[in-house]
Formats: sequence, structure tokens, C-alpha cells
Amino acid sequence: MTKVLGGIALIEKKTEEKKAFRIALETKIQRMFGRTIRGASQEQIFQAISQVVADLVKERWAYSRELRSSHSEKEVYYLSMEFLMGRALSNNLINLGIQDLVMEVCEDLNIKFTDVEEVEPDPGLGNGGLGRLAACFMDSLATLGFKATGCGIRYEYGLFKQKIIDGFQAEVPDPWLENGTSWEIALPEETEIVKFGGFVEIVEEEGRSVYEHKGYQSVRAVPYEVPILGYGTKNVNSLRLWAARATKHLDMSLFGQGKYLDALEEKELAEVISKVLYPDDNHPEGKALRLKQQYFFVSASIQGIVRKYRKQYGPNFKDFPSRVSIHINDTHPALGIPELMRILLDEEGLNWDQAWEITTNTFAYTNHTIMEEALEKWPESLFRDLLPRLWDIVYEINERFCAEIWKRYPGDWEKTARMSIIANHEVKMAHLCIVGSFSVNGVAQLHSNILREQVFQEFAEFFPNKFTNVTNGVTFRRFLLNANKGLSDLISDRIGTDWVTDSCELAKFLEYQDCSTTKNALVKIRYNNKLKLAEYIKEHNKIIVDPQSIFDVHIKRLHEYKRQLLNVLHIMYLYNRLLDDPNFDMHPRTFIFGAKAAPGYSTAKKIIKLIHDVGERINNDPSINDRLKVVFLENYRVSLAETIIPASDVSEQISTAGKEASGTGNMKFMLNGALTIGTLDGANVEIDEAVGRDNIFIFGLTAAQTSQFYMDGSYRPYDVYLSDPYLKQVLDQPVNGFVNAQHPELFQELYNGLLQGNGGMADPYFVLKDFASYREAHEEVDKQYQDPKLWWKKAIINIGNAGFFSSDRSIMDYNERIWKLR
Ligand code: 26Q
Repeated sequence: MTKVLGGIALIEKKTEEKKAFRIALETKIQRMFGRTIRGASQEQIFQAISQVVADLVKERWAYSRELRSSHSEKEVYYLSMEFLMGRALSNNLINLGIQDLVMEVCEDLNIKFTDVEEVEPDPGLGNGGLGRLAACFMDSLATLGFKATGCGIRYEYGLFKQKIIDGFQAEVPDPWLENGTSWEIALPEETEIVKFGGFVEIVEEEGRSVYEHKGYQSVRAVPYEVPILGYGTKNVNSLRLWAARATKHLDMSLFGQGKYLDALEEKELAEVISKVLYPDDNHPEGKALRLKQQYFFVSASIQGIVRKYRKQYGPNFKDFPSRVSIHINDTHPALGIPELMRILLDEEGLNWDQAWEITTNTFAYTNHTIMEEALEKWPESLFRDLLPRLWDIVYEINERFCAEIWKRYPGDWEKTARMSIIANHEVKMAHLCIVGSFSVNGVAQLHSNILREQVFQEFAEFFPNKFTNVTNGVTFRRFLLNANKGLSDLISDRIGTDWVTDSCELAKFLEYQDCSTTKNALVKIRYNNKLKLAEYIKEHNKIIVDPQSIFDVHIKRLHEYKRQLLNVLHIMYLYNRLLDDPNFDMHPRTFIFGAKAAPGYSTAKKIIKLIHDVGERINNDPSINDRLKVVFLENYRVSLAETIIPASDVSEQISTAGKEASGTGNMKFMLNGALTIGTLDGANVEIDEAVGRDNIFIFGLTAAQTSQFYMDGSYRPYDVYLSDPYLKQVLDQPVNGFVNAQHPELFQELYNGLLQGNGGMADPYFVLKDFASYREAHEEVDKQYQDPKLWWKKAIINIGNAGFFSSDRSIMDYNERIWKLR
């Protein structure tokens, strides 16, 4: 009886809430646009819904702040040049627990909610993995109830939009703020001043040296805060993004002298700092503006952190490290280390040893890249001119560090030179991070081992307790609960909803690996997701794909080491086989790509062109009877990933072993029940361990083998080319006119790179060497797909073992090993 009454009460409550939301929405549209719902455009409806939801979010934010300020718990600041947040509306609805309610209200009002969602720009304030990881971490930190603040840059232009024109990538700006955003609050009263250039004067004051920075240019840093809701908790954290503004609105003296343009120019020069995200992923561009961006947001963040600490705890900085951890996401925010030193020395009057003790117990550093060429280095002259006081400090840090090395390894000049922070007139940012942090971690077991044993081997020996591993993770809220409603409902129906915040619970789903009803349900869910993606492909690519075919998906930034080239060469192989033998047995396959290339990365752009030209040829060849299709989806981004991943059967994770630090897309696919074809690289190694070798398609060289080849120089791709006729055929076809009869010369550089090397080593990513084994792995994929009972069992085993790859688990690991927040 009470249960029934409770049920009625719930329904009444829901009706009340729906009514309240509806009224709020109607009022909002009237007030914002002077229109009724019926007269409002899609864009206006989106704006109004966002505003109503943002109002609810801000209410929670206010209470959460108040609660927080009365406690003095330790907090973490996550400094990152990139936060690739994805759309906020539906995520916030889910986190507020009102998604169904809002969808029903929309339905009542004849509004198609899925269309409204599509109006929201997908903020691209990141390049790829590193930026998306920061976003997943913000979600988990809030959900787990930790006190955490993300600090970054409020870029006016996010990552470029990709347009494909005749198979070539073109870049279009992304002015994501053009129509405003409901998800931020400007805090001009918390502005910080950041100083560039000038010189340092040392004056003696009462027997001690005081450093005075003079002749600098200053820029205002204005913070904008974005609320980060946790799922199923009232906790709301903040993402603080700094915008650059000129110190004086317009220099009126110049203005008065008739130098209107000079005044404007000064303003532009300041504001350009937060204008645009650098579009390079895993490839440091040594531009002065990039260094300015780094110091700009790091200095503003650290000044703000110190200001807040002082307000709360007074000027005693001894306790700073027990109240605050500052995490640096790769080396990009490394300047935080000398910046905190500067503030403690010059503004708080501490001596070197005190300041160093505090600083090195505050910072923790995560490395995201193995590749030598991707490690950040800055020319001494640039560093010194732009940041004269920080230069002095880094110089002193280095002097003292080198003295220590010298003490430990007397006479070993070479070691000292190798480990030095400053060498050959360059500042090595990774060395600065290692020396200035109490913790250094890689992002997957294999990656952390490579850091310890190879890349930073001498540092690991010098600081044996600093190095650790925290394997990456992804948020299940966005990438399963939100992106794949069908699957998440099925899982919740079988095992309850605890998995949403307790990822280990997913293991309970393993019980269904032999349940045919569950498998049939999975088949249907996947099919529906594939229909939706097929619809999208039809609309955007004008290509008809068969949802019964295997959707084989390769989505990530375009990089040679990620080996999209290996994939496309294999597609050509399948095509050749189909041409040679009409009875060649294979299940129809749709290969789907999504990838942006850095605008200056010409090899990557050639690979995009090759994928298109191969697709053009295959998709229009009637003789293969639709058994093979190749689709390149333009402008790959977070929101597109959310549509693609739930519709994928096969996940391509085929980087050269030893090159991909972790990968996180691999985890998102696994979570959605796709099977992985991959190398033993990054987190694939741990996925392999989690699911067992029967439930993943592993191929290719191991990291130990590639590393051996790099060392002994014995790899001869040309011999491989000559010895494998299938391989020879697909390598020749791009340059002999088979792929693109008009312009075979386009692909000459790719061909040369694989067979002779364009200056460097030939085929440095072992595309040729791994080709045969990749082909065999794909044969296995094909064979197993044709046994649905087995295939879906494997899918369930993947889902059931995905729990470890939740970013909640990563954050718990960070907390236990590094931050120790509670
Ligand atoms: C640096 C200096 C100047 C300009 C650009 C950059 C820059 C920008 C972005 C350097 C590197 C990046 C991005 C690196 C990145 O995304 N790394 C990826 O991090 C993921 C999260 O840990 C891993 O899963 C991926 O394996 C790793 O490639």
C-alpha cells in the first residue's frame, strides 16, 4: 500500500516538475527573444533550454561553493593547455538527473530534443587524447566529490573545423563563442596581471638581494568559470579558463595623439594570446606565441592559487603542499614550477631552500608522449627575452641540480650534460618537470615502463621513488550512459544501475556471456546505432552503407605512428582480392575513418587524400557488389565520436608498438562492446590482459622488437616489399595510377618514405613489417564475425571487463598515489 502511494506521489512530483520546467522554458523564451515557443527558432529554443538548465546548475554551484569554503580540505589544481569538454547540455541534464523529464517536456511541446542538442557547438578546446583525458578527469573528480579546479585557456577559436575538398583537408576557423555560451561566468574582479619581457634589476635591501622586474609589458588575465557537475552528487567543481585582455582598454594618450591604430594594435597584441588553440598534436611547435600562452595561463593560475591560499590560511606557506597539489598535464604548464618559486621568493620573501621545498612537494607531472621529437624544448634566447626572471630561476634550479648529479657521479660530465635542464642553449621542459615535481607518471603500464627504463632512465635512477604509473580511463557517463542509451538501459536492466558510478559492477554483466536473449538484445541495439550512423553517412558523404556489414572504425588524430596508412593499404589488399576472385569469401565490410591532420603536417594530409582516393575507386566499382565500402567522416570531434563508437563492431588500435602512450579511444570502444584489432601498445596491453587473448585480435611487432630494430638498424622494408606480392601490389598502386590516374605523383612521397625514407629511416613505423600479420588478424576478425554466438559473447566479455578503464578508477589511483586529497 505504501509502495503504491509512494508511486503516486512520485508521479505527482514528476508532473509538478515537468510543469515547472515548462513554465520556466516558456518564460525564458519570452524574456530572451520576445517570442513564444511556437514562434521560436531551433537556435532560440536551444539557447533558452540551456539557460534554464544553466540556472539550475548555478544554484547547485552556489551551495557547493558555500559548503566548500567552510571546509579546509586539500584541493588539486589540474593545469592543462587543453580541455576537450564536448557538448555540455545533455551531459548536464544527465548529471542533474532531469534528462527524461526535459525530453518529455520537449515532446509535449512538439520539440525534437535530439535536433535541439545538435545546435550546441562542440567546444574544441583540445587536439585529441590529452585534452579529452583532462575532460574525463574533470567529470570523475566532480563525481567522486573531490575538490578540484581545472585551469586552462579560454581560446576564442577552438581546433579548426575540417572540410574535405576533393579529398584534401582544408581548415576552417571555429569561432565557437560566436553565439555566446550559457555555461560560463566571467569573473573580472578576479583578474590577474601577467608580465612579459623587460629586465631584472637586483637591488640590495637590508643585506639581501631583491629582484625587481622592470620594463615589462603586462597583460590582464580574466577568468571565466565553467561549472563541472558530478553525477549523482551535489558537488560542483569549476573549470577556470583565462582570457587575455589588454591592460588599458585603449591607450588614450596614443588615441589623443592621433595614433588610433597604434592603440588598437597594442590591444590586439595582448588579446592574441588567448585567440587560438595550436592545432599540433604530439608535435611541439617552437613558436613564441605558444610560450606566451603557456606562461599566460600558468602565471595567472598560480597567482590565483597563492592568493586564495593566503586568504584562507594566511602567509605561512609551510603547509602549502598539504593543502594544495598542482598537477601539470604534460610539460605544457611546466612554467608553473619556476612561477611558484618566483612568487615565494620575490613576493613572499622566502629563501631558496624554503621555496624549493614547498614547490617540489606541490607539483606532480604526467607525461603523455614517448616520441623524442615530441618532447618540448625552448630556445634559451626566446625564454630569456620573454621571461627574464623565470630564466634566472630556471638557471639556478639547473645549477643546483647539476651540482647534485656531480656529487653523486663525480667526474661524469656526460651524464650531467645529458640530464641538465639547460643544454645546447635549449630548456628541456620534461627535465624541469621531473626535477621540480614530487611525482612523475606515465599513462599506461607499458608507457610508464618505457619512461623508467628508456626515455628517463637516468632520472628514474636518480629519483627512484618519483616514478609511477596511472593508467588512463574514460568517463562512462558520457561514453556509455549518454552516448549509447540502448546499451546502457540493457546493462542496467540486467545488473542494476550501480555501474554508472561504480565501474567494477560491470563485471556482473559477464554472467550474461552465454545468454541468448541478452545477445539478441545487443544485436538489435547495435543495429539501431548502425542505422543512425548509416543515416549520418548518407547525409554527409552521400554514400549508402549496409548496416549488416561489419563497421570497422579508425578514429583518432592523423599521425604516421597511428598507422592509418597500414589500414588503407590493407583495404586495397581486400579490394584486389575481390577483383581477382569474385568468390573471395568475406563478410561485407564498411571501413570508417575520422581524423584531423595538423595543418602543417603534409605527410598526414597525403594519407587523408589517399584514403579518399581509395574510397572513391572502391565505392564506385560495381564489380565488388557493395562488399567493401570506405567512408571518411569529415571533422571528427567529440560529438561525432559519441555517434560513431556505439555503432562500431571493430575498433582499430594499430599504432606502432612502443609509440602510443596509452590511447583512450580503445577503452571507449571496448566499453561499447566493439572488439579490438590492435598491437601490443599503450593501454591495449592492459585491455588484452583484462579480456584475455581470445577476446581481442592482437597482431604485429612488440615494443621490445621495434625498439631492437631502432637500435640495431637491421630493418629492411625493401626486402619485405619484394618478398610479399600482395604487399608489393598495394604499395605500387598509389604511384602507378591505379588509385588516382590523374595524379599518381601525389603519393610518391608516401611511397618513398616507406621504401627509402625521406631523409631518415625507411618505414620508421613498420607498416610493411606488420602488414602480413595485420592481414591475418583481419582474416580472423572476418571468420569470427560469421559466428554471432561467439562474437557477441566476446562483446559481452569486453563490456564486462571494461570497469578498470573508467576515469573514476584513474582518479582514485591519482589520489592514492599522488594527491592524497582525503
Ligand atoms: C606542444 C607544444 C607546442 C604545440 C603543441 C604541443 C602539443 C599539443 C598536444 C603536444 C602534445 C599534444 C598532445 C598529446 C597527446 O594528446 N597525447 C596523448 O595523450 C593521451 C592521454 O594520455 C594518450 O592516450 C595518447 O596515447 C597520447 O598520444
